[in-house]
Amino acid sequence: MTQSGDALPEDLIRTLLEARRVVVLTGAGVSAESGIPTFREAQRGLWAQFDPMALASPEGFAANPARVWDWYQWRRQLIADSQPNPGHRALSELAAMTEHFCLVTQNVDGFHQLAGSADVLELHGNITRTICSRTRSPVFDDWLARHADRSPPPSPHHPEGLCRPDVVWFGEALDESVLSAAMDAAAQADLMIVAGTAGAVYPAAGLPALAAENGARVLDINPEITAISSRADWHLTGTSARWLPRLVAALAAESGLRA
Ligand code: BV8
Repeated sequence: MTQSGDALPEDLIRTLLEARRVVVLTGAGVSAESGIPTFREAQRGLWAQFDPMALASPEGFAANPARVWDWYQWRRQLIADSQPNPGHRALSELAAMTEHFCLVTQNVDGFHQLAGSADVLELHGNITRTICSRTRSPVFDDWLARHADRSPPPSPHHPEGLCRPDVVWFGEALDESVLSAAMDAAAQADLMIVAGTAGAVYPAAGLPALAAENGARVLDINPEITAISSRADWHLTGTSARWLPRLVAALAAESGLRA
């Protein structure tokens, strides 16, 4: 059912109150109110001419390492100049009100951690970390500062290596331990909350169906209808910064706690 007024469905609040295992899957939409363009939204300025899917790929990096590195440096600066929004903070509060809580994100901006969430499962890595393109060993800021004139900087770990962001590109495998932890959490969930994702990128987009197949109810929060919302038990039309704080406030009121 799609809700777009201000009130939350009674049965949703009751489900949230009774849920012992809550799993949340977030996508680029939860960082939209922090001013970070979503992945599919038209890129801005210089980057408007490029398809993010092509840039976020090993082929794109091999074809033009400087362009891909500069794109990530541009996104890193956007993130450094921004901050988490009420949607991120609400999820941090929700974790403290839930017996078993697991936050899974497709985002690479680290905003959930900055907002106070712990043990975040970052399916697609983290843009603030840098690795060697050949060995995948970590590269630290002092090296990057010493080679800031190079785009991308050479790797300190391999003569033919280059610095690249520690994110999962299209066509690259996700970290097995992170993905299996996310799948285990989804399969054991009573309630899965999906917020800010078009549900188009796999295997992440398969998690809500996995939760539902194992008995979970699914809530989707998105201004638009997606493949996930059409199969969800509830769809709250609107932004995550609007609905997630309302959800937490309603749960706190119902359970007599203050978040
Ligand atoms: C892999 C890091 C295998 C980089 C990203 C089936 C199974 C497995 C794989 C596939 C499969 N089918 C196809 C594939 C291949 C591919 C894939 O899924 N392709 C798609 C396009 C069909 N998957 C892969 O390649 C994955 N790898 O499966 O490897 C393998 C195994 C062994 C060995 C080798 C290989 C890897 C995928 C990871 C790609 N990396 N990010 C970077 O960020 O630069 S994904 C990238 O897209 C971002 O992480 C982003 O989060 C993600 C998903 O997009 P969304 O989060 O949904 O964002 P989007 O912009 O699309 O939508 C935003 C939504 O928010 C919208 O709905 C909007 O309405 C909403 N919104 C807007 N404002 C708000 C809002 N919502 C709430 N509030 C708001 N204010």
